[in-house]
Amino acid sequence: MAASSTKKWWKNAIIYQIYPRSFCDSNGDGIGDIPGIISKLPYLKDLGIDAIWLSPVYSSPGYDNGYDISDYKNINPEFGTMEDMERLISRSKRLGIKVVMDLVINHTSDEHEWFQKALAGDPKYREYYYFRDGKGGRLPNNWGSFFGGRAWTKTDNGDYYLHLFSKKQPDLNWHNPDVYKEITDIMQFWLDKGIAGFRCDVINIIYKESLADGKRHFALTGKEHYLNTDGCHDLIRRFNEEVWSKYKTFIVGEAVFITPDKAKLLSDEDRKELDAVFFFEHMDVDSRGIKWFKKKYHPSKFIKILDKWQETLDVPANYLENHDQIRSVNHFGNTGKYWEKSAKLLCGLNFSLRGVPFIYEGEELGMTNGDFSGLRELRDIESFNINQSLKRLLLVHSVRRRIILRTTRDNARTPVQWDSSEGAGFTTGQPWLKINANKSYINVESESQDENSILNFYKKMIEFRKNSQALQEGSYRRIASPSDVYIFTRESTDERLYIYCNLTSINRAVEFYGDKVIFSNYGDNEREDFYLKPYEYRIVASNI
Ligand code: ISL
Ligand code: CA
Repeated sequence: MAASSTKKWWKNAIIYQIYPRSFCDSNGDGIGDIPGIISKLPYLKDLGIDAIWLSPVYSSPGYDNGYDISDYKNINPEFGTMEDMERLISRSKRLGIKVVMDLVINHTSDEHEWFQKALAGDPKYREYYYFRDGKGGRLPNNWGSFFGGRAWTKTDNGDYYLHLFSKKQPDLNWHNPDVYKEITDIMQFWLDKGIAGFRCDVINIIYKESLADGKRHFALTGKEHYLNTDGCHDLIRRFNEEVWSKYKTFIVGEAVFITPDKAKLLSDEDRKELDAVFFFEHMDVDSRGIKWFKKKYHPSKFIKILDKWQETLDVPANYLENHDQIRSVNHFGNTGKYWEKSAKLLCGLNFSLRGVPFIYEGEELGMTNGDFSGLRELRDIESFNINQSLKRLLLVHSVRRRIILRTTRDNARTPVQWDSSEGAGFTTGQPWLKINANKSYINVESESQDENSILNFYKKMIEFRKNSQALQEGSYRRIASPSDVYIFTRESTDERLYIYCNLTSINRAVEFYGDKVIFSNYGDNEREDFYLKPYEYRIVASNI
């Protein structure tokens, strides 16, 4: 049918994020790699996903684990070779799995040839970045860095360069047409190799409107000069028109500090910019403006936020975890008595919402935060920088330790647990980051053998979604309920589903609609018909 052949491939896709460093190590050096990913393609196929999003595998000195790129057209030798990458693309293709690459274009590594030439004084390359003189002994402006501290670092020549992330990540100057040419050329290079799209890192901050001082802000002074600027929209529109639209791409942008209205501008179909946007409001439900300062998590707020985004966006990019966030069972579920039930509930919720669902490696096992015993065990540059900032605030070690361990990005970066052996089947060597002790029971091998495991629940849920027009394409409507229970319908032409999510650890009386329970995370005999059990998830079908 004409309609289905012109339909965009990603509209019904389920996407699996791989953080290559932590996924699977093929050669015993303790670092995950591309041959390791290739060896697990059958596993991913069996899970039922349609595409993988690969966190960066480009050449990089690795200060931000690849989000600091030193050569966009080469592969980091820690991860393998270009031949390995090409093999990953072709093997995936044979299995019907698309490959979406991460693209980091707000900044490069300071070890990128462009920056090195700029430092050496080459006038052409100095214009690729932002070099400015200090103002009477002070920094060029008062902007802050996302990783804590200031956004400027002094060079040996006495001037400064801008970096919104670490000092190893100088920001590119998107006012320069040469930068546009270089980066679009890189996009083409990869699309010609057969990849299916990009996840664009911090895309809504790439274009700086001015370098003037910002309004003082406790988290990020300066952001009004670079968040969602008109120049950014122009750039994205041109990427789309001149590059992406020539291929059958899926482009999802990571957009920081984004509101639903601004996200609409970036992703509404008729504006021809991005296909989808990652937002953060639900991730920040328990933070006081900065993620390091936490407040109590309230499921009712979480539900309210999800509902708002469901109502606003054409295609929400739904996710509960990624490589920058703590594990979802720790965040929104329960790691004690209800670990298994809550992991299954979160799975059900993520796959029941309208939009494109993303899962992050290990989420399908119910993996938990890292069990680090101290700051020494951490590897993340952000955690180091924040530790320095907290020191400047004169916080004592025990307080810094508590704050950082519960929030560090390394919580999600511990190696994937494939089996219960010493290296968890991830490596035969010394892993780059500590493996969780709960690998003894949270692992692919044992969960594959247990029919009622979280992993098998994911498989069933993915299968269910794939066969449900209502879940894939249906409309969404929230139904009145106690505020910490999420009830909504998904409805297509001949199917209406009622989705029930009890996000609390107690029984919840609710009103039941529909005719027949067709899916649930509680077994048939355990289910009650008068209330929802702790973390219960169920789908009820109704004839229309
Ligand atoms: O985790 C965060 C900081 O506490 C986020 O604000 C994060 O820095 C932001 O989402 C941008 O993340 C992306 O760009 C960073 C990189 O370190 C992250 O891994 C990436 O997802 C810089 O490239
Ligand atoms: Ca390796």
